[in-house]
Amino acid sequence: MMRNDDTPITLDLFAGQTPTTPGQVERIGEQSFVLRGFALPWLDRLLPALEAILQAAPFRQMVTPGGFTMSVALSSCGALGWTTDRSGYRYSATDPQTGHPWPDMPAAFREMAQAAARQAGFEHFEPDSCLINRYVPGARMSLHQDKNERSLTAPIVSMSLGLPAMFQFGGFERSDRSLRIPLFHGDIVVWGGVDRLRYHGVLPLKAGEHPRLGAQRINLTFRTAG
Ligand code: MD3
Ligand code: FE
Repeated sequence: MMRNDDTPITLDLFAGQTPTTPGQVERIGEQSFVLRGFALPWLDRLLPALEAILQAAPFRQMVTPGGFTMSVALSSCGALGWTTDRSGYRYSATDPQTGHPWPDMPAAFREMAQAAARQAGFEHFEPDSCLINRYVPGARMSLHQDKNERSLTAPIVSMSLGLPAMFQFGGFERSDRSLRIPLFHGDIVVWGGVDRLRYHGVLPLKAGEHPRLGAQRINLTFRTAG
């Protein structure tokens, strides 16, 4: 069906919900897996802990070394937090906005990330950093590699909350074609091994209202940074 301006009409029956079965595992790379709905049973523990972290270390938009303000707002918890400013990208033990250590990583965060890593085949995952990204409609993350972590042998575990997003999963060069993978509230993705240095990004967030999180997407990434 088309509108009279020739744009297709799609019935967005699943907006803001997971159209996939919780418990479903999708392999998106040699050592990368989407665990659909994996975080849902943990949310009653995770969300209050997340609110407390954001009280102590509120979201803020950071500037890249090139001088651009990121559309995604960031915070962190754990021993190390990822930051950027005009002088570069790095992990820091303190929040540059307050000079204080980042809030501790709650036990529920670590336990959930370890359980997800284990399910994807990575035992003994010990995250010391959790980067918290907030996307409002229009916010995006352009294709990049994550290589500020000291060890590249540990996986990265990510948790999506709130509005759905289209994740781009590319190759080892920026120009390689990328897969598009929709991520929904409660989905976990685990990346490791040979996939750890693949380019990836997030397309501009579409407007919407999530019943629990409102008009935003929050993504947490658990990393072994130090
Ligand atoms: C794939 N965040 O914070 S999560 C980031 O949804 C970041 O906020 C995106 O990319 C987000 O750096 C994507 C996942 C992610 C993290 C690290 C990866 C995907 C990855 C490392 C290698 C390959
Ligand atoms: Fe990344």
